Amino acid sequence: MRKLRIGVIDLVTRQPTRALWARVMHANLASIMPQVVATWCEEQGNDVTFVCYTGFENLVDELPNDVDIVFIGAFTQAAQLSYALSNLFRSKGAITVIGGPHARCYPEDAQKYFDYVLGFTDKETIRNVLEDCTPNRPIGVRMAASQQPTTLPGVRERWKFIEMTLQKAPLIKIVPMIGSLGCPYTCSFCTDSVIPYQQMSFDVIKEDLRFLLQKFKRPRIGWHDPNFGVRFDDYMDAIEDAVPPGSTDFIAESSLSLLSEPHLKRLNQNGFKAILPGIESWYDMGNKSKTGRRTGLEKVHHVSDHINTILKYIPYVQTNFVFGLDVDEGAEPFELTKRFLNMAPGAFPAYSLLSAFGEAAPLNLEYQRDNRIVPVPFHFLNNNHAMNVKPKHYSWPAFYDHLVDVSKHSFSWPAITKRYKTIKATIPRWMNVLRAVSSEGFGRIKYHTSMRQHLETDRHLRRYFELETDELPQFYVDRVRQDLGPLWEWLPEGALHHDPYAYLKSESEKAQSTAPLNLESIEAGQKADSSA
Ligand code: B12
Ligand code: SF4
Repeated sequence: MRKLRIGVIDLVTRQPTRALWARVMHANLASIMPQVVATWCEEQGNDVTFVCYTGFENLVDELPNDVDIVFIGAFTQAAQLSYALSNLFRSKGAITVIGGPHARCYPEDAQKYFDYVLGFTDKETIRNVLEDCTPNRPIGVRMAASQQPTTLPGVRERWKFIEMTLQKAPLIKIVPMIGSLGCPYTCSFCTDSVIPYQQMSFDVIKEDLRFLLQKFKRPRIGWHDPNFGVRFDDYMDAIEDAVPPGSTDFIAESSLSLLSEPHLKRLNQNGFKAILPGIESWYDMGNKSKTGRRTGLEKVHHVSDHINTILKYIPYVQTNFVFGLDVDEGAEPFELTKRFLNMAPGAFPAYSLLSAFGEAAPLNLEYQRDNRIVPVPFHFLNNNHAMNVKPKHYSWPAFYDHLVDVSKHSFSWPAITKRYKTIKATIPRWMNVLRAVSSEGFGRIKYHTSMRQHLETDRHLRRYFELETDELPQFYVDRVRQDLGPLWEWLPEGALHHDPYAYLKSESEKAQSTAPLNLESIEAGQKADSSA
């Protein structure tokens, strides 16, 4: 195979920025897979230029002009940016490849703008792309491994790319690690609800932890495991075996069901400083929060007690919620969230708007079948800037009224002060303040309030959200143009639009060609329901 000049781009964000939060944190939100792809490409003897785009770089200048092939890792919010980039690189003669959440969720759309669209990606997949490396236009080729990779290069192998990324993080440097893929739980809205849980090598983890102690006085590690600590004792044994207790700080996303008091003690001893459990809903997802059939106020009491216990051991707790689920009705879910915050004032609340990311989760078929998908441009699909499922039990203005109200309550000065006073550790308490006064707190209140007003005053926007027209509101076009800046010129014609029913159509086609396969079995998922 000839030696190739390869570009690998990790799109952490979708637009240029100068915000303080972005300066401090964006490089810490980098993905693992682009680093993995860069490592595999180098291993195969190619020249690799790696760029993690945090919003401060000039993307076009950072890559050499004469790359043969460019890999882009993109979340859906960066889809339009990635399409414009792909067009630009193709104009210079390069082959383009997209992988990551967007490629997994909207493969048919991505095929229109990339030569290769990758699903599950292992070393073999990358080798196949590099061997093939031909233009596939107008429709790109889809490639995927049959399952998630069983091993990935660890920190030591990815170090070159980690180091150059973390040079962009001025204050806090968080190294991304992963030890497991998939999840035993079956939260219907989640992309991992149908991906079997799989633990990766503890030997690699141990080696990486030791390696990082040579690189940092006190390493900070962000675990990217979708649900950290499913094999809790084995994980803790590995950490305890590798590094002295408390020598390394850890951050992880973990379900409440895994955070019992004995587990919390052990996490505390091992330096876990931040934990991000998903509460999601006061009426659903009882398994993962270990609240069983308890719902409503009863669940609020139970969960707030649990969160306060967690806060005794872990200084930073972010609780994740999803608003707009079909189980929600009236003011109650929002009022209960406010009650929860009063009862667990130290938790930082993160609110997601129900988002059906293409074929991310089987539940999306249901929304598509019920014609409830608003074709909001990808650029706004990041759980915060738009909800693309018409709510079952709310009018749009009523939904936004509740959302603005709960956001104002959560990021009011009394709530910020109470959160600050409840947390004693310096970095976590100030981190909470910074997040509240920046784009996540105040910024979100401003954005949701303006959306609420637009829904009232902009008739076209309202009709669009009511699914009465699919003509894109000017508001969205202007915003994408502004965010893409000079790259707007490279956005291919039609690339602001997508087929919101592509998943349903492709499943129906599959069902027809492989009858008697039935959609119910797809929706039920391939895993047995786990109620651990
Ligand atoms: C860990 C995680 C994070 C971490 C790390 C993010 C990161 N940069 O990787 C943090 C907390 C920072 C985060 C932030 C966000 N996240 Co997040 N996150 C996850 C989570 C829990 C696990 C993803 C993961 O790393 N899996 C392990 C990897 C190895 O597996 P994988 O993702 O399946 O990837 C496979 C393939 O897609 C492919 N691949 C992946 N990347 C690439 C790149 C290239 C170049 C190639 C070739 C292949 C390839 O190879 C992998 C192996 O087969 C998922 C939910 C889930 N359960 O999967 C959400 C998820 C990915 N996040 C999501 C979202 C929306 C966000 C945010 C936009 C939220 C927000 N508003 O801030 C931000 C965006 C951050 C960013 N960098 O752009 C959505 C994405 C949906 C979408 N289509 O865009 C998901 C799916 C959750 C959901 N809501 O359903 N997230
Ligand atoms: S526990 Fe988390 S990762 Fe697992 S299925 Fe539920 S939302 Fe997804």
